[in-house]
Amino acid sequence: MASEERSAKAERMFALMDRFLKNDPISLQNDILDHVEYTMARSRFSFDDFEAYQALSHSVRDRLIERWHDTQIYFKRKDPKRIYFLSLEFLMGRSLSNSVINLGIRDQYAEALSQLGFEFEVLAEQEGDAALGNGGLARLSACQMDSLATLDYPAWGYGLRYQYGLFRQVIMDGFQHEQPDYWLNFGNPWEIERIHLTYPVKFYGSVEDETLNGEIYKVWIPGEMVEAVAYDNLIPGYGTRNTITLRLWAAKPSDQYDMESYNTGDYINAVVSRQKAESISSVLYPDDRSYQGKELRLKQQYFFVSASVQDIIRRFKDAHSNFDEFPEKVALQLNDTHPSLAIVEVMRILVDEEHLDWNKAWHIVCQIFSFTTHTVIAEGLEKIPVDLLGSLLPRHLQIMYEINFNFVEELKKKIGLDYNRLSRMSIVEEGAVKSIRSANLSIVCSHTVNGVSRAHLELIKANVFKDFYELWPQKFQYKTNGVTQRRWIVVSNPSLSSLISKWLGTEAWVRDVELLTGLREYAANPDLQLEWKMVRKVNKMRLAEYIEAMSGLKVSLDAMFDVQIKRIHEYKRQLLNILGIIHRYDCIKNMEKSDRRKVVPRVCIIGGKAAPGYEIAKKIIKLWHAVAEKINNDSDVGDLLKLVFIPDYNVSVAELVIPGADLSQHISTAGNEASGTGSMKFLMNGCLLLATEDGSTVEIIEEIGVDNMFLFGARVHDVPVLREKGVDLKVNLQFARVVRMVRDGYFGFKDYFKSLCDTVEVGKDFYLLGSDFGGYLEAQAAADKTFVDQEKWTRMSILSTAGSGRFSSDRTIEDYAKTWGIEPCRCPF
Ligand code: B1H
Repeated sequence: MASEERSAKAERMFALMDRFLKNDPISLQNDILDHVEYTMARSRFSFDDFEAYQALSHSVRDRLIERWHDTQIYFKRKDPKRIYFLSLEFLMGRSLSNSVINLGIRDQYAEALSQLGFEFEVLAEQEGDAALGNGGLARLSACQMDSLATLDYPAWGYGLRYQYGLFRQVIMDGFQHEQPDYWLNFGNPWEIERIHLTYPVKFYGSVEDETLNGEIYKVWIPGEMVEAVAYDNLIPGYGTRNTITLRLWAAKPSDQYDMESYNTGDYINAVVSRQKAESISSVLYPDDRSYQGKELRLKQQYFFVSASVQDIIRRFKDAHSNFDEFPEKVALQLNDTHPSLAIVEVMRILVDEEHLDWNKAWHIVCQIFSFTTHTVIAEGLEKIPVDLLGSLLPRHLQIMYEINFNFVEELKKKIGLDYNRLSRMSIVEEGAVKSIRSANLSIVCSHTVNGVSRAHLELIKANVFKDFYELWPQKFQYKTNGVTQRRWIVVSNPSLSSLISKWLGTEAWVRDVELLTGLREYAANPDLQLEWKMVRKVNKMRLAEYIEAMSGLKVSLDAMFDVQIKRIHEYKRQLLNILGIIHRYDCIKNMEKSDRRKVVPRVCIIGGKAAPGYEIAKKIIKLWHAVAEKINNDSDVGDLLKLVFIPDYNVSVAELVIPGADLSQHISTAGNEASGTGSMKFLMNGCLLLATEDGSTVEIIEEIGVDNMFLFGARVHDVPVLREKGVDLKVNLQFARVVRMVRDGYFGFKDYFKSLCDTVEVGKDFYLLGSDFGGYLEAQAAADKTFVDQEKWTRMSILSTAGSGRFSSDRTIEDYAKTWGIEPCRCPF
């Protein structure tokens, strides 16, 4: 098209688009009905709640698109330094409520819908969760995207568009069963398929030399090629027009590459083998601590990294011709080691494809990567078997060897020939299975290594990364995790949100969360206390209704709602919780009837998934159900103690459960939880914490004071001593007794629970349930005592919310922005 013709066309288009979509109720209604008719192809006189939800989502999406286009054009024009956040996992949950709140048009939509005879909340419930992640690490990525958008940073998230998200948990006879989460079954209005935005991703094959202008270059001749297709998810900021992109890649067969196979005449098999390409992005790995050297996992990692890096370099080259400027324009964040192949991919493209000199390329790479580790234990560190890597990514293995060779040579100059230390720090592990240590690669090539809480940084400095810390102390930093108050207060707890705004006299805390400290001065105010208690009661009612609908169990609103929701892990000690409950039950049973009046009634709620292959975790789930069966059916106990298991715990369930909790438990053995972010969500919602001094709890104590929570248990430095010493069960009679009850089959399934009980026997009790049991019971007793004093409890609850500001992901992102060297870029339209 000639340029005059193009500009004439643009003029005409602009004339037609001289207005943005309107947000008054009538316009919203028209838009929703248009989507019912033209997008959903349903009659506007007959559509159900699900169709209404879909039409509503499309109308919200239209509004997101407007802002997104403006933001992207503005970023392009301004060309600021961008941050690219690479993560294999994003737990986005639902999008509807979050989007309309961030767009500032929730009330308008609610009104528009009510005139159409629909209720906003009811339609919002129709949405399924986008569960493209396992737990804390994945939800952290989602919270950070919200903060990046809200704080106007020029950011992109990159990840994988799994067809199957985290498995659905179904409980049958108290046992966990896993079912596939085929979340895209009913379409996904929140993504935009970019069919023309694709990149080829290569695998296998060989590396050959090629001479060009007298220079020898390496050329990778792939053995397989697939296509990465972009799916854009729009992330709106709050109180800003900025809307950023979370770009997820899906694998599709590659057209250009496969033509050859059709010439062999085996048409059917050629088509079938093409379909295999899609398996790369088909399923999320459900283990969140142990690394498995599986080929598919490695393919997933390289696939998403390669497409993202190609996209980043393409965007850079659109505006720049000299790679010297790359570090001024590009920052890459590695969310754990899962995307660490990005380092090698950038090296490969710069050296093999852009023909930069190795040293120059290396200099660039060392300035752009920042790495965050979420791991505490050495066993959690990723290792890629060299054989696997060499076959799947032959050129990358060569590059890693070269990086390592240079690194080890430099290291020798600094530390001499200390072979033990050299071999510990090498990127290549020469064990029974020769492997690449992804963490070492990430540390060597990144300018910053971040821990996720202060305590976590101390641990990695002293243990897993000690050698590296001694070499490069300045690289090691911490950025304490945070969660977004938009989702975890405004979306999930609207009544608390209004109450906070009323008492602070402003809604500004939604962007500037430190303002929550203003609640401190009213913590003892009887009027606020009354309103605070009412809000909490309404949330408890909502949770009680959910529990009844799900399990048929009626729970008393006067009871303390005591919650532990998180992945099931031995180190998180759900077993300690259960053993504590058995003790409570035992006490009630052995008490004089008249004394039972003094017992504080409890509803103990637990929820969480166990990795499918994690036997002990699955036994913990079964034990909970077995104990619940006994206690919930004991008429002696009645409302004094009720046990609830919330199946299929996910983000939207958390949004319901957290606001309804009085007490929440974060009771990992000290030194095991890198940070923990659940506690921050509970804190924001005014729930009191019963916790050990682990991960971010140490910093929470600094904000709200040790007296504002129920703290117990061994500290990090006690743990090795206690492990060595063990606990004499004769001394710890209470613990011995409850374990014995399980062993003896008091709750049935005697043989099945044997191996679970064995894990806490003297000498084998790695997570120190025995030695922490006494302290745990005392902390629980203190919680009971405080609960009776509702004035005190409510004051503590208000002070919890008031002290939660530091744990906003806005603060985390501001900390990271300094490391990344990026500035806000606010779209002015
Ligand atoms: C955390 C993981 C994790 N740490 C491997 N490590 C995974 C490791 O699929 N994988 O292979 C997935 C996840 N996740 C968690 O990160 C920590 O345990 C929490 O303490 C922390 O709060 C969270 C966010 O930093």
